[in-house]
Amino acid sequence: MKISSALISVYYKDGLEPLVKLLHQHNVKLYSTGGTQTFIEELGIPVTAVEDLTGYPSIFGGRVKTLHPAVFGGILYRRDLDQDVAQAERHQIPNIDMVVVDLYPFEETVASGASEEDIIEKIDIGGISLIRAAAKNYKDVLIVSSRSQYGAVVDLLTEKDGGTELADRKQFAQAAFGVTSHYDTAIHGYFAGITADDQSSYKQLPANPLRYGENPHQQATFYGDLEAMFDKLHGKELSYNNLVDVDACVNLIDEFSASEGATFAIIKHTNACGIATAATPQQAYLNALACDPVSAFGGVIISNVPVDLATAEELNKLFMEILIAPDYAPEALDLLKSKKNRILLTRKPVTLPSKMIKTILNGVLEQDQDRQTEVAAQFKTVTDKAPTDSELSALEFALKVCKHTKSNTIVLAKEGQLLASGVGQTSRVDALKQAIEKAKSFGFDLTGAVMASDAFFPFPDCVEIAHQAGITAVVQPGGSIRDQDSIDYCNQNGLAMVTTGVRHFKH
Ligand code: 93A
Repeated sequence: MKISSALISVYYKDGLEPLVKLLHQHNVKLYSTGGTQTFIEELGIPVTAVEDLTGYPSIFGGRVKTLHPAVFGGILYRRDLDQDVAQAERHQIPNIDMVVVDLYPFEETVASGASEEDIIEKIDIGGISLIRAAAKNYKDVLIVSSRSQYGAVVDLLTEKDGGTELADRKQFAQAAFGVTSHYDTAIHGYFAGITADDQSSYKQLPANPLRYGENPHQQATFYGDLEAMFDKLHGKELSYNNLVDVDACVNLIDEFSASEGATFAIIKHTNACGIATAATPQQAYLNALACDPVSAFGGVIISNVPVDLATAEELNKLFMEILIAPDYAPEALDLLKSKKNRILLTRKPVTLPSKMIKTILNGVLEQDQDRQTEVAAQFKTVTDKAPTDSELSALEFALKVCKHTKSNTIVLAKEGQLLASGVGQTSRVDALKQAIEKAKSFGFDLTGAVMASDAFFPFPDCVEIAHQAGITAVVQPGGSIRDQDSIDYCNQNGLAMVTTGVRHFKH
């Protein structure tokens, strides 16, 4: 369905410009309310005041501006019902086949400590009715119910040449009812004296419809507030898989403090295919890339330090989906923006939830996030030989990476650089073999490298294979009834082993 007319009434105008311009390019007739109308006019785009449509001024300080049959009729009449079409004609009600609303910021106003009077004024009536009406009539109308959806809708309309399909409109309608129910729940919460912390159900979070889920045939929504977490400086909308990888990136990089050096991590399918800490951002990135330049293609990259021009010049050579950094030097940003689709984000200081949830069978699993990290001072040396200082720091590094890699995993590292990992294997031996083969295929010499294991060694086979590959130090949780077999082998062959007592499975 081609869109021919749209009503736009948004509280926050930022981010609206690309959408308005796109609609104008597609010759969409625009209707708008006071502030939004001014914003659109300032872009030099023609727009009709909603007052001209209704023949009624905005009254009572804006409390009544869109609440009028000409507006709601234009949204709600059934295009396939002769009777409705005839009535619309008789009452001179023009069709409105897209509605864009960003509601009065009720929750934000409550959170700001505003007076009751101000809070009550921020209960949106017209906007929420517009959303409900447009969502109800999704058969004929596209509803964009939050500014967080502007990007997704621009992508959709660009891809479909200014049109939408029924399935798209239904998905936006679903998101719209998510927005209205969240909004009303917040108002109810305010009246009932409930604070935001009590509202633990994820459906209370802002709903962001995604283009699709893990695969194109799966519908998906992100419930959460990405704008609170990141500033998006450039690029297309984040997909479901992007979000999953971004989550993996953020959790991994948070293990590495910038005070200990610049760290770059490259993530593919939630696992690090490269990560390194070095004295400069450029060296950290190059070392991370060297780990597996093949997998890095199309990866999601994160840094714990700002990106300078020298690093950006290297990064720019790689096809990547997303880059996340605390900041970018202006010249670095200009260069990185040269690729249209590349997503560039900066992180905001947000505390992440302490629990994680996962649907399973006919219920939900909830657990604490794995926020425990063992450092060298907590390692217990169980072999005759203790690790050297450089082995100890490599073991610490490897263990951090191991914790964020899919089980079963073995991570091989040397001097602040991941050499290879075996990920998601059904046996630990397979994970180790995969890691050794991979490290060798990219030209690494494993002599003097260290190994981290997410769980204990049930047999001494892993330390045997590791030793034969040149590995000299090992960290593992310990706790197998056959621990001593592995320790004996290490003692006989001059390896150092430390245990942590903490397992880090990641399924
Ligand atoms: O006070 S309202 O509930 N009465 C209305 O009739 C109405 N219609 C749209 N607020 C109403 N809106 C809201 O105005 C929208 O949800 C949006 O947040 C805002 C946009 O106003 P403006 O374009 O004047 O900045």
